[in-house]
Amino acid sequence: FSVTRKPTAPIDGQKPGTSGLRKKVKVFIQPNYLENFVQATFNALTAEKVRGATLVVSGDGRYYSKDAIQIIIKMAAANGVRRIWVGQNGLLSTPAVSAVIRERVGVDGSRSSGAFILTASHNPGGPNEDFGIKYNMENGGPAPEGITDKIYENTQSIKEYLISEDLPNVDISAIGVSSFGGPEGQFDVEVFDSASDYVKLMKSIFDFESIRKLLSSPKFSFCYDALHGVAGAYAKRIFVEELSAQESSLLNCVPKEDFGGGHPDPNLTYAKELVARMGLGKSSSGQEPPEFGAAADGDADRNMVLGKRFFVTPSDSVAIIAANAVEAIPYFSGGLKGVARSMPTSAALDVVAKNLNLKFFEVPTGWKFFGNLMDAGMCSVCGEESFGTGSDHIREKDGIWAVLAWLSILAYKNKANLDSGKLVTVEDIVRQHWATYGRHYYTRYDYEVLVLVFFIGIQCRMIKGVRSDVSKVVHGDEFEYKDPVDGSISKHQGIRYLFEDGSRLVFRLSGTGSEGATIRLYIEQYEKDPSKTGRDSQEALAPLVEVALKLSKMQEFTGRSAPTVIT
Ligand code: VG1
Ligand code: CO
Repeated sequence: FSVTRKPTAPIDGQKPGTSGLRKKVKVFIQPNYLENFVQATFNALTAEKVRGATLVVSGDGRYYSKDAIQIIIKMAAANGVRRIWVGQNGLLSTPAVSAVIRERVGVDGSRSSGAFILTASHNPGGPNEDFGIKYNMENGGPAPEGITDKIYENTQSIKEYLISEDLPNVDISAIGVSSFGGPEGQFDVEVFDSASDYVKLMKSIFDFESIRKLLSSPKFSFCYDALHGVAGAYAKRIFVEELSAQESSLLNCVPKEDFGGGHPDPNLTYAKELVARMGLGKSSSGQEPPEFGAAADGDADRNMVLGKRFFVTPSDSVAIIAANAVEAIPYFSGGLKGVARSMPTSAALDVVAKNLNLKFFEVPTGWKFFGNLMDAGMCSVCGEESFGTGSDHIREKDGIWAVLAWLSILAYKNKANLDSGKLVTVEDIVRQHWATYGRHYYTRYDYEVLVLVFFIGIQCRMIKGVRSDVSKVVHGDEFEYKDPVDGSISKHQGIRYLFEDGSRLVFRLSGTGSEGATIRLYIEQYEKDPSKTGRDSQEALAPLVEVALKLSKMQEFTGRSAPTVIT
């Protein structure tokens, strides 16, 4: 094949957000749009690092992925990349990409040093919906701000991109290696099984035998909803083939380009089918719900965990996993190096860290900040309120890992109960946790696709006396993070109000939307008294919600009387 230098010009708005560049498909398919971003990334990495490299290209399989993969292969060849690895049919979950970068050895003994991940995560897919691309580094984690800033800078001055137009399209549906000859020698595309490396890693972390016993016990029942996302490519292999779950326990586990027309977002609003099966929604089927249910987002890095008629908040989930990891999960049997959460995530994890005397870190929103802590050996388990949980086995959050962690805890707590005795349920585990550590009531309000610029001042004084049943504000600030490993500073990470009783209000702008602005309002209230930890969460939080809405003049500024989504 030959190399063509195509002239191009900068296109506005190619700034990567919290997790890569996400836009409508209509935007991505404009001439040169994808090409500019990919060349800007190669240039940011530097030609020296790109030449001779082995890179992974795959994603959640959403609409436009297959075309994008062929374009990236042709551009990689032209930029002197030696090998491209593609998961079969272009499918790899975000956590699997991270695992592949860190663990996989190619058929010729090669190892990869980075990846283009094609996903817009939990955003809908299809010709009128979203597409996205992000770059992950050699540690398996998202590119740090230094690189994403450089990529953006490059998109603003780009003049040409390199592409091998005469390289034929590669058949990504068949496993195997295709070799081509270019001006700089051989170029290979290796298509490999999407699940094998990830399954192998999971088997090295968890005790599959004890989970299999739990899943095959007549006392236990299980349900997993991939919401038509890429998790489906892993669910059958892991839950059915390895762990003996019944095939009927898998919902929506065939990956689809448009996620069946839905939002592949694992929360109580969008995972409707699962929520009904678990006896939680209004549309409960009348049948006895399973003991355990879980869902994933489009790229399978998020998870929602449910018990029978019971919702586990993600902030509680990471705290409970941290509290039980050492006993229940072989990978952690040597102890936890530390734990971390993102700033808006509730302080449930803080209480566990304090009680167990663990190192604790509070980082800005987005997974890239956890990576540095993990690379430095300072953090084992971490999580976000936005249905993201994970550990230092990779450098992304990991939806199936979180499910296996919960199944491990259930298996451990029920070791003696499966043959005789009463099953310890998800709800039992959570209520027991609250009784020991106290409960953090928590909710998040999202106001999506706003057209106006929103401003909240630090007006601590205003809150006093708004309601007598809400405690006093003791501190208000804009969260700023200094990375303890490399000293880098991230500013403007959200406005916080901290109350005397440990309650918090946080306001921040989303960095993952594809149009307009989204405000997120996070509301949290701590209750230590074990007799008061069993209340309905929206009811318990009502006074604080009222204060938050008044304080921020939310309705006045946004023109919205209610949020788009509550989680
Ligand atoms: C959201 C979540 C954040 C998460 C990010 C990426 O970001 O709030 O916690 O890390 O999505 O998740 P933002 O900036 O919109 O609040 V994913 O599954 O979209 O990669
Ligand atoms: Co995701």
